[in-house]
Amino acid sequence: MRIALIGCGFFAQNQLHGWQGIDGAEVVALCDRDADRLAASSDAFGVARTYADAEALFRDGGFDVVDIATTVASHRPLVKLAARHGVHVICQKPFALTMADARAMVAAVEASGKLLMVHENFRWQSPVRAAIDALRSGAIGEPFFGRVSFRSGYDVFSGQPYLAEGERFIIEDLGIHILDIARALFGDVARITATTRRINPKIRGEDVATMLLAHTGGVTSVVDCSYATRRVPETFPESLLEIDGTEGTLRLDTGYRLTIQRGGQTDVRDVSPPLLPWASKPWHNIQESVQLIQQHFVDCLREGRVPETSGQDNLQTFGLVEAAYLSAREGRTVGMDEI
Ligand code: NAD
Ligand code: 89V
Repeated sequence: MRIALIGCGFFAQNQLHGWQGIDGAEVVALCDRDADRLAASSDAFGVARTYADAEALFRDGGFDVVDIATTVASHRPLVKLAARHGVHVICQKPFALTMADARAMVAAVEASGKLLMVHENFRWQSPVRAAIDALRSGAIGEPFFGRVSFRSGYDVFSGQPYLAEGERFIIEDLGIHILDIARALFGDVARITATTRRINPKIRGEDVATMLLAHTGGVTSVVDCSYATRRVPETFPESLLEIDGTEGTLRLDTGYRLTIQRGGQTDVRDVSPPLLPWASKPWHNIQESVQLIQQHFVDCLREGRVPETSGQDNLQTFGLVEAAYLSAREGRTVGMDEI
């Protein structure tokens, strides 16, 4: 499987390492309009074919998959270019700038007959996956309440300065992952109510969001996110879970501790992610999930399956982001049929 990667920035380094760990996958070309970043990745990962311009990359071809690791503004043109050239596509989150863009991108790749996956990796973090697997196997019966929580004071702006500049911040960048975990656990959503705050005066967008979700299957969940929470221990980048079911409870607590209680029994497991040789703490949890979602994509291509976070699937997660902003702006509950 020959891969071309577009966007050799901060996060793409994880994707490049991830591809090196996957049997039968090889990154054969790199593209970035920033010459220094392009050269640095080319040297570090030994990829000789490099392009400053995506049109030229596609014109030359010679790859089966394009991995788009640029920031959101370029996603629509790059996905459409990929569809025109008939290659499979992986695109970073947030998938698009608007719902209309997201739908157009999904339609374009569908028309090309190729596979489209959004790189929505948080549901692939091994601690989160352990909870998803337990829930899906009925470990606590039917869930009726859930809380998916991400609260941190970690300085994300040092590695990703653009996060301080956008009108939208935490829901679009981080909340999108946490909403996707809620969907992976409890299914699609009928209605959402959200509030937002900006606590850090140095940034433009909101850094706190609290969302109440009514899932179509009957679960009520709370999705809460903050980058303004100063506490010890700092839990970045852990997503914490509290789930109540008809037969028991599941908790994913600080330090990657999974506790399942049922029928008077308590089962406590350490579900810490491994530290891959190229990874570093505290990012190792996210870094492992990059390789796991890439492996999932490769498995799906080989076995003719649709990835969990296909473009079509991600319309629901992206729709929740749009609905949350609308709810916070208008101070009301928003039905997903409005989006
Ligand atoms: P970045 O700014 O560090 O890197 C983006 C790179 O893309 C830059 O080098 C830029 O020159 C290049 N680029 C932009 N448009 C281009 C175009 N049209 N053609 C060629 N090159 C182009 O950004 P980043 O922090 O690496 O984030 C990239 C994406 O990854 C964002 O969408 C971000 O939300 C996402 N991200 C995801 C995770 C995750 O866990 N899934 C974590 C961090 C960032
Ligand atoms: O996953 C992300 O999109 C990152 C971070 C975890 C830092 O919010 O931007």
